[in-house]
This record gives sequence, C-alpha cells and structure tokens, in this order.
Amino acid sequence: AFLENVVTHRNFLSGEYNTSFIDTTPELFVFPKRKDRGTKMLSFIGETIVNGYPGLEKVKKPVLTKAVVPKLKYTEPIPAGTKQLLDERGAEGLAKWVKEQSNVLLTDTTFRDAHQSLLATRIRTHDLKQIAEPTARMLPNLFSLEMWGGATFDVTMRFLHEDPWERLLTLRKQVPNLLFQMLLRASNAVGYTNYPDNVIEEFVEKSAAAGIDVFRIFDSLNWVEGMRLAIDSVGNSGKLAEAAICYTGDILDSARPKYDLAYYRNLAKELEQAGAHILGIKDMAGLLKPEAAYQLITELKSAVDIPVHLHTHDTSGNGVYMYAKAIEAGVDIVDVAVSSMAGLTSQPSANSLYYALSGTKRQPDVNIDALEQLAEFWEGTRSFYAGFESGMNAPHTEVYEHEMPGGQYSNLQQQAKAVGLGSRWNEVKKMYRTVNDMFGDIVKVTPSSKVVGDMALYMVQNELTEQDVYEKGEKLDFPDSVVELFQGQLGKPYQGFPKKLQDIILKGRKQLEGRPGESMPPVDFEQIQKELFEKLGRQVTSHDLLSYALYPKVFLDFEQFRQQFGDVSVLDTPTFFYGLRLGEEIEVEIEQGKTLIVKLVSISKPKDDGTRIVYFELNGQPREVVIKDLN
Ligand code: 3PY
Ligand code: ZN
Repeated sequence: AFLENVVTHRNFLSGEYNTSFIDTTPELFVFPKRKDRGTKMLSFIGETIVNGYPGLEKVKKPVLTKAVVPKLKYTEPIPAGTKQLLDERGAEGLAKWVKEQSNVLLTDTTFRDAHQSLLATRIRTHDLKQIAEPTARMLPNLFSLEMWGGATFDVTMRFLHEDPWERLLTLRKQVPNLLFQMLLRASNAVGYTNYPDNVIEEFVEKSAAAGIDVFRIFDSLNWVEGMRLAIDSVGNSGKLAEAAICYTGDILDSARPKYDLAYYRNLAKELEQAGAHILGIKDMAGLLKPEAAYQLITELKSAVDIPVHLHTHDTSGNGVYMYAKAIEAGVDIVDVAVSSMAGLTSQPSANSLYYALSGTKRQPDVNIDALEQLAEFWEGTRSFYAGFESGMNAPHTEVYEHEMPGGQYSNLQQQAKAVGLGSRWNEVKKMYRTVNDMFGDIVKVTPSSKVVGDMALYMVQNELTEQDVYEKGEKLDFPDSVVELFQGQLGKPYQGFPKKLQDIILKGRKQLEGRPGESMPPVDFEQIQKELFEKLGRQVTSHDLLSYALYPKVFLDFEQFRQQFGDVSVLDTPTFFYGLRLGEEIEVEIEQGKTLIVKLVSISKPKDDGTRIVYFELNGQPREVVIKDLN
C-alpha cells in the first residue's frame, strides 16, 4: 500500500545485486512533495487505520498496557562490565579473562536471536530503547548482549521502516558497559548472497566503529575459506572475532559418520589458526543432545586454547539439560534469553538455567531478581507482537528429524502457505529432510537452509519424488537458488556435492572456481555516494552507502518511505501496528522535548474513487488526511 513505484519495479523484484539501479530507472526517484513531520506521521497512522499493517491481519486495535520498566536509581553510574575490560585488555586479553572465570558466562540474545526466532525479527527499536539501560544496570556481569546482525539488518529497514545503524548507535549510548555482539554471515554479511570482498571489509570496519565488539562469524557450509576475510577484518578492527562452527547431524549416531568428533575438532583447530579469539558452536537448529554436548565440548576444550561459546535453540525442549552437560564439560559461555522471550525456537531461558545450576560451582553470576523483572517487561512487550507468533506452543522433538534451524521454521511455513501448500506442511518438513540427504547431508543455516527449503517446496508443489528428480531431472527447471548453490556460489560443502545430482541441476552450466567474493568486482563507494547524493538530494552517510550496497532495493524503498512518512520509529508499537481507536489520544515524542498529541476523531465512508478522509486532532488543531482504501 505504501510504496508502489520502487518495490514493484521488475528489476527490484528480480532481486539482482546491482547498484546502477538509480541510473537506469530515474523515473522511480521522483519523491512526493515534502510535507511537515506532523502530516507525514498522520499519513502513516491513517494508512494503518484504513489498510492495516502489511502482513498482519487487520483487526481492531487491542487494548494493550504499557510494559513495566524496572524502577531503578537511574542517577547512579552504570556499573562497569566486559566492555571496559575489552577497552583495557584488548581482544586477546579479554579472551584470556574469559578462560579464567569459574562461573559460566552468559550472552543474552533477547535483543536479536530470541525475537528473530519467535517473532519474525519484528521487535522495534522503540521497545529495545526502553529496556536497554535497565538491562545494562541490572545485568552488568553478562559476557555480551547479542543485539544486531542476522536478519535484524534487513527486517528493520524492510518491515519496521527504521535504520539499523541508528538502532546500534542509540543502544550503544544506553549500554556503555556490555560487549555488543552481532551475527555475521561471513561473505554473506547480513544478507543472503555473496558480496564483493570490499563490502565485507567496509561493513566490519563501520560496524566496529558504530559499537559492535564481538562478531560471531559463520559460513553456511562451514567452509573456512569463506570465513577468513571476515575474521581478518574483525582482527584488524581490534574487536573480538568469534569464529563459529555450525553443528549438524549427531556425533553419537554411528549410522551418520559424516560429521563426527574429528570433523569438529579439525574445524576448531583451523579456526583458531585463522585468528579466532573465541570458538563459537552454533547449534542453529538445536540438534546437539546432552551427552553429545558433553563429548563435543570436552573434545574442543582439549583441541584449542581459546574460549568456547555455545549457542543453541530450545526447539526440542532439551536446551537447559544440554547446557548443563556442556557446562559440566567446561564450556566458557552459553547463549540464553530472558525467560519470557526464551524456549521453543528461541534460546533456553536464562532464569531456568540459573536455577538448574543451583548448588554447582559454575552457576552464572547473575541477579535472578533482575532477570525476573526483565522477564516482566518482555512479557508485556511481547504481547504487542502477538500477530507475529508462529503458533508453536510446545516443544517439537521432530526437529531432530527435519533439522530445520529455529529461525527458519516459521519463515518456511509462511513460504509454504504463500504457494498454496499450507495444508501440506507436514509433507514439506519431510521433504526438507529428503532434500538434505539428496544434497549430500549439508550444513543447513542461512542461506544454505533457504536453498534446502526452496527445493523442498519445489518438489512438493510439483509432486516430485527423489526418484523423479534423478529420472526426469533433465527436463526440470530447478529454483535459481538451487542452481546457484550447486554452482558453488555459497562456497563448498564438506566432501563436495553429489556429482550425479550436480550434473542434473547444472545442465552444463559452469561451476565457480575459488571464493565467490574474490571474483566479484569491488563496489565503488565513491561512485555510489555521488549517485545517491544526486538522486536523493541529501548528504548520504557511510552507513547509508553500506545499507545500499547490501540491500539496494530495500534501502531505496526505505528511503522513499521516509520521505513520505517521516521517522515512524517514534511511534509506540501498538499504534505502529494497529493505528488508533476512535477517540484515542496518544503522545508522540518526535525528538527530545518535542511532543505531538495525536487524536483520531473520525473516518469517512469511502468516496467513489475509493478514498477515505481520516480526521485527526494534532495538538488540538483539526487535521485530515486522504487515504486510499485498498480493502
Ligand atoms: C541468521 O543467520 O540470521 C541466523 O540466525 C542463523 O541461525
Ligand atoms: Zn540462532
């Protein structure tokens, strides 16, 4: 409803990575006449009232109470934490400090992976801002706060219409004491495709300068060659490179020997040699079982000198038990979320883990009362996002079968619905496993997991069995992402691709030699700065340039949105998603000390041209906006 030109343009839809887009389609960059901030905001609220928020069912605005922010002595100084330690000791010094701790250390993922996995990444900066400083004050002993990267970069711009860099800078000011951690998909940065090397280098440098301290770097096929550039870039920035191995399969299943203890041990050593300060184990689907965790951590602790940091998803319900075993084996840091944002496809609960470790020497040094107060805030806040819940409400042990990452489950379910396979979801999950086996049992995590999902949907939709693919493959037109994977555009899987299937899929197309990023022409940042300056008519920052280099269409779409509706991140979340009820009045702080009072007075019937007039009061003065009713 909001954006017609740019987003529906054929080149945009094709999703091609191409920064000459502005030059070749100037007609799309005629932005609407400038309006004042109040009118822009009323236009956005009016749109939401009349047409609803895209992707959410249009319902009457629920009555939601404000989440409770803990009452603290905010005038007292914020206690020092790991951020100060990093500044004093440097990356290696900090890694050494981690190893000296006897308690297990915690990373809180509530600001990133927890809501990526439970609420389609939709938590807005407006809510994070309320609880950032209380978190800094109440949990000063955390190892880190994971709060950026993964899918958040894309979703903030695309769906929340806010700037991911502003989120980082804003939270950094409020949390001066904790390490900020992000998830970096190595050569895919925070995207789903490979980028030229200079984009990765520039992205790491600017993210470090804006406030990221720990970069968890992974490759979606565990291909170390694909991770070196990112590890080196982080090393050069003086920040912590946490190189992560994605855990797949089951080391205790002798029928499935591909990913055994030796595989993980060798990878760990390679990553340590590549310059990692911390070794991450990224159990993105939650497949690591308790006894396997004990053996894996024991093995890795003896293989490397750097600290080991374990990440999981609690989909099976075995997360806390698994962590307890990993902690017994000496893992240094584990990822948890505040309890009301934990469990299921999210991380295990910090609050539960605290109690589970009662009476042991390694119980984390956190204030449980603080965790309970934070849980109360998040319980209230989570209710604003009810429309994004996945519907999973109990542990799913079937994850051990399909092996789908926590963050993919609800996405693939949506994708299945969108192509009319909603009622055949069980078949899709089974096919996901079949495709994995056909592909040679590969690591499945963004973006390789998406390719497995695309192929599974394709096969179910076209009523194809594994046998059919081998027999009729020559005549089949496989999804682009599948062809690209088999060309080597996401790197190389351990032990290569199955040759027979690769020939069927590639049909004579060339395979890529070497690293994809190496052969891509570098992005000319000066050139795109000039182009963007001319087309947008404003100074563009180095952050804008990176957003554009990573997501050209999403960035320009967001830019057009901002021109039309202004900065909507100032709105409270229920108003952002549901607009206003008749007669409802809200206060909106548009900048410090400047507040607008907005009241919805009435909505007209649609006119012949399908428009409605929405009548407001803005600071007591009558105002109206005309909105096209798309229902
Ligand atoms: C991401 O890449 O966003 C993930 O969280 C993968 O697990
Ligand atoms: Zn995760």
